[in-house]
Amino acid sequence: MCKEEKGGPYKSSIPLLQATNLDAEVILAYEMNGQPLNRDHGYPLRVIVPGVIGARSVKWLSSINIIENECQGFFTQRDYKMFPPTVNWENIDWSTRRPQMDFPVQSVICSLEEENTVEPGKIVVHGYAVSGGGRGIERVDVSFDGGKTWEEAIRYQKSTEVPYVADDTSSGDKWAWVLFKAEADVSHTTEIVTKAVDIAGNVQPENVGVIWNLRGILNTSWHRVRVEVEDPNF
Ligand SMILES: Nc1nc2c(c(=O)[nH]1)N[C@H]1C(S)=C(S)[C@@H](COP(=O)(O)O)O[C@H]1N2
Ligand SMILES: [Mo]
Repeated sequence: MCKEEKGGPYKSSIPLLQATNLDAEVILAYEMNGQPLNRDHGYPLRVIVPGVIGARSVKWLSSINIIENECQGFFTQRDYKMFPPTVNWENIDWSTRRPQMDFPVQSVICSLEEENTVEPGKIVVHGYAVSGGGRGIERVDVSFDGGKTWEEAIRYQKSTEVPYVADDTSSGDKWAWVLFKAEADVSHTTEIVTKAVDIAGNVQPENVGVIWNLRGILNTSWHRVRVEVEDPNF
């Protein structure tokens, strides 16, 4: 729990079994990349619950309690829940749904701007993919023609650009982002698209329409970026 914030203290809970399971790697963090946590990220101390939506990783921590039932705080009970398409702000009953925990498989293109203009030729795309609950990334598909055809991206571990090797001993992709890279020749204006697949075979949904929910959470649909290709004849 964190004490002073608008709307009452920010608090949340996770199952005791998860909090005490070494494999779940739940930590209390006071540093990030060797530096003290900055204020925005929760200085002096925050919880990190890997594989679970950010809302459970309480920042500016003031206390930890072992409680019999799930936390009853606002952000656990009346936010960050996913509702079916029939639910609207008139008929919502927050008690019918459980608080969101694991996040779904997702991927993001990071090397392109929202608007891009390039010359015809080779284009290289970098990004990251991650899935919740400790489910690693099986592969990342990238399309250079708006989702008609796909190629598998090359995966890298950390920023070393060492190609990823799938083996039983590598647990590096269990909680962390998997970095990926793909390249192709583009000759005309197109949309570049990514979708990731996790080790359970879960795939990102094609568009937000099919996962629409009142609170607007977990929009993990395919990431699309439009690329304008200049006509060399002008
Ligand atoms: N005390 C406190 N902790 C909090 C929050 C908050 O509002 N107050 N927001 C949560 C939510 S919803 C998210 S997504 C993450 C964001 O963490 P970041 O700012 O380090 O990315 O913090 C979580 N921890
Ligand atoms: Mo959040």
